[in-house]
Formats: sequence, C-alpha cells, structure tokens
Amino acid sequence: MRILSGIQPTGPSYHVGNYLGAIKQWVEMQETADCLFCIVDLHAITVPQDPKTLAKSTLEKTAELLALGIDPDRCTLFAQSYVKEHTELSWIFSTITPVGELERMTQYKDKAKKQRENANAGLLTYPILMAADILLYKPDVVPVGEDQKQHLELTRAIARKFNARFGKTFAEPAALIPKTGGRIMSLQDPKKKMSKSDPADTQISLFDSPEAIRKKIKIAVTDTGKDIKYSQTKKPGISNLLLLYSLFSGTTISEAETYFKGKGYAVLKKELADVLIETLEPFRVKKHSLISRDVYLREVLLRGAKKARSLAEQTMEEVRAKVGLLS
Ligand code: ATP
Ligand code: LTN
Repeated sequence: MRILSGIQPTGPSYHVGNYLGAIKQWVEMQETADCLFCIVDLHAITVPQDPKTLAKSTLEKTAELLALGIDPDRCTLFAQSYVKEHTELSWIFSTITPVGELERMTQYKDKAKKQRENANAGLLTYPILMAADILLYKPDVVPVGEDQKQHLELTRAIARKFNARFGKTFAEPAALIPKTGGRIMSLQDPKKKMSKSDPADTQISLFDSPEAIRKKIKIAVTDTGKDIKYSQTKKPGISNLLLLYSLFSGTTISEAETYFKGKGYAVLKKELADVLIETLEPFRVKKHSLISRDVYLREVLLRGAKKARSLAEQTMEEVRAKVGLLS
C-alpha cells in the first residue's frame, strides 16, 4: 500500500489541528505502508512569503516533522520544489481542468477573499498542483484533514479525465480523513477551522511553551451556560475543547462528558492544558535538539527527493508518451 500526503511550510509552527488531522496518521502509517510525505513549498508561495525566510522555514518544518515522529529511514520525506516533475505534471493537468471547477473550491474562495490585492492565478490553480503531487506517485490513500476533501475529489476527477482522454494511467486515490479530529476549530472563533496563518491565540502550536498553552486555553472562547456537553451547533467552543481533551487524553467524548459532569468550564480548561503540556513536551525537546542541524535537515530532504524523483520520472515518462510529447 502506498501513501502520499503534503503539508505547507507556512506559519510559525504546526498546530494541534495539523497533528490530529494529518501528521499523527502519517507517523502511524509509516510503520506499515510505503509512505511519501512532501513539504509543499511551491504551494506556500501562493501566499506572499519572505524570500529571506522561506527556505529557513522549510528546514524548520522538517525539524518539526522529525520531532513529531516522522522517520526518514521509514518513509520518503522531501521538499516539493526539489522534484520538478510536480510542476510539469501540473501544467499538463491544467489543460484538462475546467476553470469553473477551480472557482468552486472553498479554499480558493476563502484565500482569494483574504488577499484581494494578490488573488494570483496560483491560488486558483493550487488544487491542480496538489493533484500532480498526488498522482505522480500513484498512491492508494491520501491522509488529510477534512478541509482537503474537496481537493481530493478534484484530484480524482482529474485522474478520471486524464484516463478518459489518454488511456488508463491513474487509479483514483482515496482520502483518509480521521473520524474525529479531522477538523479542529479556532480557539477564538470555533466556527472556523484552526489555521497556521491565523493569529497565535487562535491555535495551540505543537511546540508552545507550557505558559503559552495555559494562557491560550484560558482565553479560549467558550459558550453561554455552564454544562460541559458536546454539541457542535449549540456549544461550538466547549465542544472543540472537549474534543481536544478526549483526543489528547485517549478517552471517548462521552467518557469525558461524564468525567466533567457538574464541574465548570475552568476545570475543563485546566485539565486540557495539563494534558496538552504533558503530551507536547517531548516534541518541544526533540525539536530543540534538531533545529540548528541545517546540514542534516537539508540532507534528509535531498535524500528523500532522490527517492521521490525516481518514481516521479517513471510516471512522467508514461504521461509524456500518452499525451504525445516527444520522448
Ligand atoms: P494555512 O493556514 O497556512 O493554510 P493549515 O493550518 O490549513 O495552513 P496545511 O499545511 O494547509 O495547514 O495543512 C496540513 C494538513 O493539516 C492537511 O492535511 C490539512 O487538512 C490538515 N489540517 C489543517 N488544519 C486542520 C484543522 N484545523 N483540523 C484538522 N486538520 C487540519
Ligand atoms: N493542499 C494541502 C497541502 C497539500 C497536499 C498535497 C495534501 C499539497 N499537496 C498532496 C495532500 C496531498 C493543504 O492546503 N493542506
């Protein structure tokens, strides 16, 4: 079984949503499957990035992934921009993807609204590059958070379209979205998903200090009333905190509800902060020991790219022949 997934090197650090929605699954799957994990730096530049810090940020995110348990000896970890076949296949896919389908993508609509003065073409064609990231490696499964479901459906549609035009080339990969934890909400606006690119107090970074974790949980938005009950519609704030508690403490939601019955919001917040601090501490220590090892981190990404490239080249050879490009 082959797995592929991607993550952007954007924002200050990966957050608990990235972990529960994606990275935790990656760490588990590398034990049994042939896994490729791609740091998608070309996707990141659809939002303006400082050229002086982007490369550094890519290395820092590599250190974070290693600290979280991604093991370069058990998987292929690489930077997207090191494997040029991604952009080549993306161009070919762009010639079979209707613009109307891209305009329907929620992530495009959200991001284009956020940066009206820089609603660049890359934001629109972003899912085509993602389809190329995926289909180049012909994976069976793509583990992602719920926000990527629509992009995965488009990837499947692109595979179908390519096959119909040029002959059977790609199987349709399945999205693997966790049953719980696939959509962790912002601590300040629990109707919106937690996002790296939003302000610090909306997210718990996986590498936050204990003090920062306590403070952010303390000021997290809650709901009226005082019962600790899971209801995304009636109690979105408390439900998000309860869900985080349940996932980090290894209890079910209903066990957590029973445990907090008759206790106030402040108790839930304190216990959530405790369990987060305890679980995240080893990640912080590990990141600290890796962060200054630039040469090693770059070497990990280059080694991964070499492995990825050999697979990508095979697919491109097949694609080029099918499309009728000169060999
Ligand atoms: P940005 O705000 O910079 O767009 P992001 O926080 O959405 O970043 P990505 O790098 O785009 O993070 O996503 C990496 C992975 O984490 C994807 O699989 C995505 O679905 C998942 N993910 C992102 N946010 C959440 C969330 N709030 N809950 C669960 N999974 C998430
Ligand atoms: N679009 C995704 C990141 C991403 C990805 C991929 C995920 C780019 N390429 C390939 C899975 C497979 C995002 O914004 N989270």
